[in-house]
Amino acid sequence: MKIAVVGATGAVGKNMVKILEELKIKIEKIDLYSSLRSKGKKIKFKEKEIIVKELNQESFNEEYDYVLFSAGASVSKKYAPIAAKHGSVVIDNSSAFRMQKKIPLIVPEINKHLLKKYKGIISNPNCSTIQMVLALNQIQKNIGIKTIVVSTYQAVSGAGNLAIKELIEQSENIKNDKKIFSKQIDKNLIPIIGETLENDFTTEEEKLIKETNKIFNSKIHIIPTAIRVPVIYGHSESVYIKTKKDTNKEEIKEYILKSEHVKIYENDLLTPKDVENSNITYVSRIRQIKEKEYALWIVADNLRVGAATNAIRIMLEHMKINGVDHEENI
Ligand code: A2P
Ligand code: 11C
Repeated sequence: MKIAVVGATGAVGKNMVKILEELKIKIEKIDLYSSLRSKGKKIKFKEKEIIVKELNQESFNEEYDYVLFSAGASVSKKYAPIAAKHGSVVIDNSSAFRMQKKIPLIVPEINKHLLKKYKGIISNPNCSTIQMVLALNQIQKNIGIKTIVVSTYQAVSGAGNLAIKELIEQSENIKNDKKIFSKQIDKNLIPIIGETLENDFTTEEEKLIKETNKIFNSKIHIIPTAIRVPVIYGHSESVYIKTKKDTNKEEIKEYILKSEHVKIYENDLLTPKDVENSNITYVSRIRQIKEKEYALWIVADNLRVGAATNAIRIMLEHMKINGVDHEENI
C-alpha cells in the first residue's frame, strides 16, 4: 500500500497519521505533505521519522493507492483532481466536492455500498454531520425520521491548529493578533460557525441539512444551530427527532445499540472530555417527549470520528469491497 496524507501537520492530518500508524495493514510507503510553512518538519511514523514535503503539482507523479486530503477546500479543489487523474483513490476531508452529484459522500456504516468498483474522489462529510448520522442511522433505517432539530456545541479544533492556539492564548492572557474567531472564545461562546447565507443559516448549518440528507438519501426536515464553544476536542449535539412510525424509548435505545461504532453512555453525564481519542460515537440523556418524539445528547471526538477515523474507515472499506482482504476494524 502506498499512501499520502496532504495536510499532515494539521489538526485532522496529525490524527490521520496517528490512526494509520495504529493499523496492522502493511504500508510500504507513506508520504506526508504540507505547505511551505511546515516543509522539512519531522513526523514519527512507526519506527521511522518522516520528513514533511511541500505539496506541488508534481507530488502525484508518484503513484499512491490512497491519498487523504485535509488541507482545506482550496487545496483539495486544486490538487485532488490531479491525484485522481494519476490513478489514486482520493479521500477528501474538505467541503470541496461533497455536494457534487457524482461524488460519493461516505459514512461507511451507512453507505459503503457506493464504494464498490469506485475510483476517484470520495468525500468525507463534515464532523458535526458524521456523529449525528452515525447515532441516528438505525432509527432512520427502521422507522424513518421526519424532523431533526439540532444544536451543536463545537470544539475549536474543528477550525484547525490556529484556532486551538487562539483559545489557549486567550485563556492564558497571551496577546495574539491572528484572529480565527470574530469574538472572544475563551469563557464565551459564538453562535455562528462559517459564513452566513442568504437564508440566515450558516454554511456549517447548511452542511448538516444537505450532507445528512445525501448520506441517508432522505428528505428529513432539519433545523440546525451551530455554536462554537471553548472546548478543545469533542463536538456535542443536542438533538430532537420526530420519527415517522410510532415507537417507544426501549426501541429507540435498541436502534442506537444496533448502530455500528455507536454506544450508549450509561452515565448521563457525558462530556467532550470523556470521548477524547475515542473512535466511538456516544449517546446519552435519551428522553421521550411523545410516541414519535425524542431528545438525545450525542458526543464524539471531532478530529477522530468526525474526520480522520471516518476517512480511514472509508479507505479500509474501499480496500475490502474491492478485493483487498484484511481484518482491520477501527
Ligand atoms: P502547514 O503546516 O504547512 O500550514 P489546520 O486545519 O490545523 O489549520 O491544518 C491545515 C493543514 O493544511 C496543515 O497541514 C497545513 O500545512 C496544510 N496546508 C495549508 N495550506 C496548504 C497548501 N497550500 N498546500 C499544502 N498544504 C497546505
Ligand atoms: C468546524 N466543522 O468545526 C467545522 C470544520 O466542512 O470540513 C470542518 C469544515 C468542513 O469548524
